[in-house]
Amino acid sequence: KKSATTLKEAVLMGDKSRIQPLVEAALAAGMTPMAVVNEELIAAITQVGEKYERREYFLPQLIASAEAMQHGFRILKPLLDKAEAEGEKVHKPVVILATVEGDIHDIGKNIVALMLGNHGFEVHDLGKDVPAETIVRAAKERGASIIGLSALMTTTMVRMEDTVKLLREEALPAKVIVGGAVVSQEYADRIGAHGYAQDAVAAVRLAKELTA
Ligand code: B1M
Repeated sequence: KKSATTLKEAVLMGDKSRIQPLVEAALAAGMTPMAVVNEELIAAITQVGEKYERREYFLPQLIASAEAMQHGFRILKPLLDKAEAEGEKVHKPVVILATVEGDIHDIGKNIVALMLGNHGFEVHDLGKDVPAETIVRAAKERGASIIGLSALMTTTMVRMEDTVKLLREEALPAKVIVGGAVVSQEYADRIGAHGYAQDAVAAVRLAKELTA
């Protein structure tokens, strides 16, 4: 089996052993850590998704690629933390973040968590497959300004509405922002969420607007 020579290839091939040297090579060539995430890791996993859709890839390849991508992200995380650490606020608005119930996709959510944390928010990441009750309870306990929900499947994005409803029932002031590949602005409007963000950068912008 030939081994990967580019980072994108390493993710596509699910070749975890090549990730570290290829991340180092990309950084040495002058790419910023964020560019490596966006232009290599995310670009590659998006292609993996397309291959899965066309049935060129099956679940084992999907898993191997996701693990390779996550390995790269773990290596880059401390560098991203450092690059974005400036601009800390004294009083940090609290964000409760979760992937909704029934959904275990958390790569995108983890990137959103990292970015919000780096932009002056106090992020409590509840993880993946989290029921609405748990999310709303955490928002209440922590006095959250923002609840961020992620969903990657058409079957699970409907769970976002549960949180919006429950929040309203409890008359909590937190604003709900939603995201994930299948989610759209239109869907956010339909379920009464306060905002939709297409990616992690947009999520930061939106969270800042909603807490200004
Ligand atoms: Co799955 N999967 N998967 N998967 N997987 C998708 C989502 C799918 C679209 C693939 C496909 O068929 N083309 C499809 C869903 C179809 C649908 O509903 N429309 C799918 C399926 C079907 C499944 C399983 C059911 C497969 C099976 O078992 N038969 C299963 C589901 C299990 C479950 O959840 N109950 C499954 C499992 C997996 C893995 C475990 C192998 C792995 C996930 C590993 C993990 O997350 N720890 C996986 C992966 C990797 C994918 C794809 C290929 C890539 C997802 C990803 O990580 N993208 C995906 C295909 C695709 O999305 N095109 C697919 C990279 C990530 C950085 O992007 O998550 O979109 P994303 O996040 C972005 C933005 O969306 C946004 O910012 C992020 C950064 O830019 N964003 C937010 C995300 N959350 C946000 C929240 C915000 C704001 C912005 O505010 C709070």
